[in-house]
Amino acid sequence: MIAARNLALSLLVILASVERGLAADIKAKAEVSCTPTARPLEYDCAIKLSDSRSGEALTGVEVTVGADMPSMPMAHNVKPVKAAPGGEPGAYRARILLEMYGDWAVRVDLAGQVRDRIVKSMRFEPKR
Ligand SMILES: [Cu+2]
Repeated sequence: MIAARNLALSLLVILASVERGLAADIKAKAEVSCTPTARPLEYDCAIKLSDSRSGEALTGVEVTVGADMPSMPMAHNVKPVKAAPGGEPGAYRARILLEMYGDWAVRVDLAGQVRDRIVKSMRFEPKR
């Protein structure tokens, strides 16, 4: 009897972890658009997160935005910034400060209920 109960318990534990595994398995889709502020190399980035399968907005996610220059490995050290929730579900915004103009890989890290990393290639040019 005790063995049977233990087996039932371990099955429950396995089921619980499978469920958790599925929740962590959400693939996020991110739309990122950055607009320059008045300060050189500073951008306000709007991020829209959705479940890539269902298209549903991803709310309550911890979003961090960083940036690297693929053409200049190790040359830059842009401090990742935490994004704040934006006006609508799935919307977040972050202000980033780059170190030069050019092609950057903008990295959006998701933590909390959804864990994922999305990298966007984006070109930043001086205002003209
Ligand atoms: Cu560079």
